[in-house]
Amino acid sequence: MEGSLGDGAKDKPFHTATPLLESWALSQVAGVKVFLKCENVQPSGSFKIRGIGHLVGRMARKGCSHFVCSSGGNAGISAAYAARKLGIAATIVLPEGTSPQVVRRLQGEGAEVQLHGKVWDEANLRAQELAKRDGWVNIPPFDHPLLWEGHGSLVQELKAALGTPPGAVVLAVGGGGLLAGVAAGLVEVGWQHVPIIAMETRGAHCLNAAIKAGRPVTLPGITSVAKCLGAKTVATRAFECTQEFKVLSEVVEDVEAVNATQRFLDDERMLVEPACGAALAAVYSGLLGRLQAEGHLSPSLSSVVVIVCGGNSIDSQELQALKAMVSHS
Ligand code: PLV
Repeated sequence: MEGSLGDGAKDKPFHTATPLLESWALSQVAGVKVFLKCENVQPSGSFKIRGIGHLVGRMARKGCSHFVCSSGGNAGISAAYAARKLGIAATIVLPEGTSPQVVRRLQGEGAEVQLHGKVWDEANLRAQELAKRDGWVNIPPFDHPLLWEGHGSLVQELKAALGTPPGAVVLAVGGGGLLAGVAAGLVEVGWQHVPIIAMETRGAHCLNAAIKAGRPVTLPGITSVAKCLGAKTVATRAFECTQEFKVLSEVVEDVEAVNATQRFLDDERMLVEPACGAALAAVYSGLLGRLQAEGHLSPSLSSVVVIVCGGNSIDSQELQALKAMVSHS
């Protein structure tokens, strides 16, 4: 198998270096300079392609005939995109409630789509079964060292763009792959002292629950509308990061994540998933100011970077539906 892939496909990363934009609107709200790391413009619509592309590329070089990836949506789209570029088949297993636009996109990438179970954890069990087939390789959406290594490229771009470390990095946590990757990237560039504000929605708050319990625990279910944050148990490595780095774990309500999504659309004309709205809510819900007032963050931050993780499971109709859903809850 080694050598059967074209040179370009072998060496070229699947992700693009994304813009880092200073946001006038969010800076006004936060009272500190806010930079947006625009992962929403990745070819797969989210940051996931960084780590997944890295892992898929490595596995392809080792030789495999078929990828299988369980996903809340975005990891699957990244895996299908990378697999198509390599000319390798892919099966993506998603929970039953997955939006039709995500399924269409996956089929458009040439992937086989299987809907299985109510939440990602159940889809993941199915994917692990499929991965036992001869030549099939499992691509986990957040729990693999090569994913974290791949996500780390985001921090290298921050270093190149900013030069000096920001006062904090804000990111969303699902299973904790982005957190583990950003932490690894911070070490690589010598910025390991930078506080990470780890945002979750209530009902998908497996990291926050782990911190409270002192070990990874399994949530009874996923009740948040931010389905892409819906892993019931956080990756052990992400939990360890909370002990090794300055991680401030914060939980917002669904309504805050959805309102942040709407305000971001109006402020920046970019539409993202509520999973990403959870990170944006750190600004829009006044959380940064509270963390400063409580002494968890410096009162004189040079800047804050918000990782706009993106997401494909959203359009104007879905945003309206989400707003109606959270206003009745
Ligand atoms: N979504 C995963 C896991 O879902 C997936 O399969 O796509 N922001 C967006 C837009 C995401 O899609 C995800 C993860 C996250 C944030 C959280 O990233 P993580 O899982 O690395 O913490 C169940």
